[in-house]
Amino acid sequence: MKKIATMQDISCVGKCSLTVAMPVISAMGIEAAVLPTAVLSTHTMFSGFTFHDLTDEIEPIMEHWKKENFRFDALYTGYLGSQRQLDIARKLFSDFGTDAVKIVDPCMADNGKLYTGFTPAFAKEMFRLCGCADIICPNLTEASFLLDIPYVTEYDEAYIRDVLKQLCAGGAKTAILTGVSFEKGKIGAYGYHRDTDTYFSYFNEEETEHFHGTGDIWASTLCGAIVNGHTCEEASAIACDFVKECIHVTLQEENHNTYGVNFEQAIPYLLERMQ
Ligand code: PXL
Repeated sequence: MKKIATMQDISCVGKCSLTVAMPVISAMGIEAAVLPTAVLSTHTMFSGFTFHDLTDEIEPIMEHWKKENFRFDALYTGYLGSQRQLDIARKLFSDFGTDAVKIVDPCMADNGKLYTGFTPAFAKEMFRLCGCADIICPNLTEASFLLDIPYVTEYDEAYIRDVLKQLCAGGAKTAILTGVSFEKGKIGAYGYHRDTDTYFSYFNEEETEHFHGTGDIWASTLCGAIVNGHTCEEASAIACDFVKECIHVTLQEENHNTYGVNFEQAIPYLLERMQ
């Protein structure tokens, strides 16, 4: 059975990070091993959230895993909250990364702004972690902070291609930008492979609302699809389609959740889409 180890927080309510990564990866028929970085009462878009740091636990867990000779098909990092956690993620990659695909989703920003608690200095360090990855999947806001370039909402294909090249210049083999839109009503992902100097993209009709946590669903789906043998191009398209379906089923529910999508109800679609 394939296995993914994922390092990110547990937001007890919020449908993001581990509470989406575990069920999505499991639903795809892959074992999800976890390195929980912190426990929060909710994700940080709520006010008054509690926070308990688990950084001290992670290295002992990894040491035990080494003794047990555990091997993983992919290592996937999501929301990380400190310099020390970035250092530990790099250690995870060096200790367990020999035959594993290393995927970094540099969760830290959206809509032109860093999430609560992050700084431009942290973004610089996150870019170093990105340099150790096979695949990185920032949104456009995260890319602007990683590269320390202005965040723009109007851009063309040449701009996206240039940003992707700059992202891969940091060391990542493949960069995929999410939330790319060249025309109103269409949204998708645009990727670049450094080794072959080739690009790929996939677009869908845009749903009428955006939700928190969809980036984590997108990245978890990408990891699962890659571990299940899909190419980056296919995995990126599957992830885009699944996120669209998650939003679609959410909007069909009257008085639906506003803090996250009904991804659970879209899992049958994901399994069919993967066939
Ligand atoms: O979805 C990314 C994410 C993960 N974990 C926590 C968050 C966020 C985004 O805000 O706050 C704790």
